[in-house]
Amino acid sequence: MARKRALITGITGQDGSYLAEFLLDQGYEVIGMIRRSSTVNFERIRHIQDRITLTPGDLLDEVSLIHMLREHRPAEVYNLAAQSFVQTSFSQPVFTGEVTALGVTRLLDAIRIVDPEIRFYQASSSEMFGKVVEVPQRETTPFYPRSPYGVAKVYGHWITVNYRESYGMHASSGILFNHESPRRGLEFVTRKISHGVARIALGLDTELRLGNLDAQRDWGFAGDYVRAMWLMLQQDQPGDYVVATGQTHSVRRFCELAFGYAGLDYQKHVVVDERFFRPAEVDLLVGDPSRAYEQLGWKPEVSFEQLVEMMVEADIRLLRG
Ligand code: NDP
Ligand code: GDR
Repeated sequence: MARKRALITGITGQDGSYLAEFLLDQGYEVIGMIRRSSTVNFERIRHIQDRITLTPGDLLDEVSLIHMLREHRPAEVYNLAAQSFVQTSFSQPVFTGEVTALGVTRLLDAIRIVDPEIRFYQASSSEMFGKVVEVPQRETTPFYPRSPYGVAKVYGHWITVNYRESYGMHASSGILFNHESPRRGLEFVTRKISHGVARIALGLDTELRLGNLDAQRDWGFAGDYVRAMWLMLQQDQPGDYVVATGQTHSVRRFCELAFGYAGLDYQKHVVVDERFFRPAEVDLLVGDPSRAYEQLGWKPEVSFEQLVEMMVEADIRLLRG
């Protein structure tokens, strides 16, 4: 029997690498879309590079997406590509909209043109909830985004719903809360902290400069969350699902635990720096994953404490190595 073929945009990112591993384990043939850059950026997929096929394409260029789909004919498409850093979305709001919002339409429309039977996953985000309207946040909570990134993701979410309703496409949207791992980009707060702790523990640095320590996030492990993406596309009906742990912690608490694992006191090393504050902040995110639990049979396996420890250990190993 022919292997099922899946195409991942954003395969060089954190989630793309975990999803590719997961799909390979499920027996899929995995195609990864990569955009042109002057230097290759395959750090996260190097270990599986001989088991996947990479193909050129860019969410800014619909023609490239049509060619790619015609060539590879995937059964499932996971759209993980985005300008995903909230802080950058304030300094590059138009670019963020082009990639993170309109990019979704380009891909959905390419699918509609080439083969509307392709199943589609959109990487939506808890940043769509933004300002606290309801706690915990669930699928029915109204959106109130607080950054150009959040606004772009709301567009991506609704255009996915619209293609589902207009053309009967199997298009699902996963509203994922923050998920982290040792493969997280260094600019995101969890990895910035784990990497900073490792540098301080090894005597390479003495301080770590951060912004708002009081922001609260529902942090899970990326390896757990990619399973939920796949489960959504295996359902008979497409839909929207919140994927979260249901627990929230402050950035300060993350610091306390991460420094603690290395035998350090965060209060002696963390310096609050205005540069890392945002023009508008998302103060509190905590998701209600009941629908994903009940309908997808999904549950996270890695706890918050295990996640923090995993990230600190990995960065200490990395810097020692
Ligand atoms: P990353 O920032 O690690 O990865 C983003 C990926 O998008 C990279 O592979 C990047 O390629 C690619 N990309 C960016 N612009 C384009 C473009 N114009 N055309 C093609 N590819 C492009 O993100 P994550 O893995 O953390 O997140 C995956 C998705 O999930 C994103 O859409 C993000 O917004 C969303 N999300 C993430 C959450 C999280 O907590 N991690 C939570 C909720 C949603 P390159 O390597 O070339 O830069
Ligand atoms: P977020 O993640 O904005 O939630 O978006 P990030 O880790 O950047 O920020 C989390 C919270 O920490 C506060 N913070 C800092 N953040 C960064 N990056 N650097 C700092 O120095 C710092 N100090 C405090 C922030 O203000 C914020 O409140 C992530 C991304 O992966 C999105 O793509 C995704 O959609 C959402 O998670 C869910």
